[in-house]
Amino acid sequence: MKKLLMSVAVGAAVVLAAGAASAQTTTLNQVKARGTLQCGSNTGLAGFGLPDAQGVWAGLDVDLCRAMSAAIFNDPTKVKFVPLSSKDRFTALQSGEVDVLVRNTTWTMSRDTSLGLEFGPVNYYDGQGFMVRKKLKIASAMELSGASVCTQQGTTTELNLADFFRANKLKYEVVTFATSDETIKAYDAGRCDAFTTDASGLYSERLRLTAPDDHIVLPEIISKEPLGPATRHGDNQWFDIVKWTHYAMLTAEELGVTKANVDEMMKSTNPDVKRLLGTEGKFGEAIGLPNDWGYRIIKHVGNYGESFERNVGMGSRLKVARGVNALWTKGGLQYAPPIR
Ligand SMILES: N[C@@H](CCC(=O)N[C@@H](CS)C(=O)NCC(=O)O)C(=O)O
Repeated sequence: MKKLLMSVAVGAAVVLAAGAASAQTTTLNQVKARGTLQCGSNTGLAGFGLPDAQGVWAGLDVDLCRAMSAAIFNDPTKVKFVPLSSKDRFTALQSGEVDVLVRNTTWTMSRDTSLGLEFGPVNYYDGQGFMVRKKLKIASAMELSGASVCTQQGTTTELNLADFFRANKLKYEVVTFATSDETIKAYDAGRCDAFTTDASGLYSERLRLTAPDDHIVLPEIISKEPLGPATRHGDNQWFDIVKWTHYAMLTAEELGVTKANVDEMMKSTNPDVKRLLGTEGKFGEAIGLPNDWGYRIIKHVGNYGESFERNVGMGSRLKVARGVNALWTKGGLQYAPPIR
């Protein structure tokens, strides 16, 4: 009996110790202790994640990390952006080199279930497309039989490409490269008839071609590419922070709370606005943050619609329409669960 009691006590002690250790080593605690958020980013994709001439990062994905930084530190600049190629991005997240991966990454079942990762809400609904030279006089991807197609390794692109050509009984030759620079340069130099990636990537990479107007994006979208942030398994609080940062930006857009009017909105009597901005309730506390976490996000970064327009929408060089990325109230797919 005595022996049994002992082992129960030892077991409890082990459980306690493990609990205490994990409380100290949560991602949030590590980020706070370090004073910066390490955000896994694209090596450079205009509109999504790209440093300017002064080295200041901007983009839709970048804004999600800035919003997390604003929520945690009340400062959107406490982020170290770690540029990651398509191939290296998951290892960097798994090994702890980055706290979160926000880099036009498609949420697929195999990635979700075999890499020890958790995918957060989709911050850009996308699909794979093709770009070709106008002079080829091709109007549809169905006319690509026999074409050579440039694409980047370590992406979802190759399988979609194979599926599309096989399903339509078309022949093709794939030419792959390790980096986006090599891929787009090879296409620009005429090594391939077509370039394929997410439609967002096509619009963005087209800007880097010698003569962007000599190329067209074909109308077919051959896959679903839900792009969103990813975190490591095992830290549910951190995952909650990632999720609710995006949801706060969506909720703000839905409620008409903007970077410009957020101070005024602090006086709002609308309960939804009050809970978002923290003038009512303890929703920050629930995710380990101050209760004005939502206010901080909107004050420093703005709502989702503002970020979209500034980075990839009509206020940007990409000029992407909101389309399926509009709020659910406007016929799109962007929908945040309620803050209550
Ligand atoms: N969404 C796809 C493709 C993402 C991707 O890596 N696209 C390339 C081509 S646009 C890219 O961003 N490359 C930039 C880089 O490697 O830094 C995926 O998750 O596999």
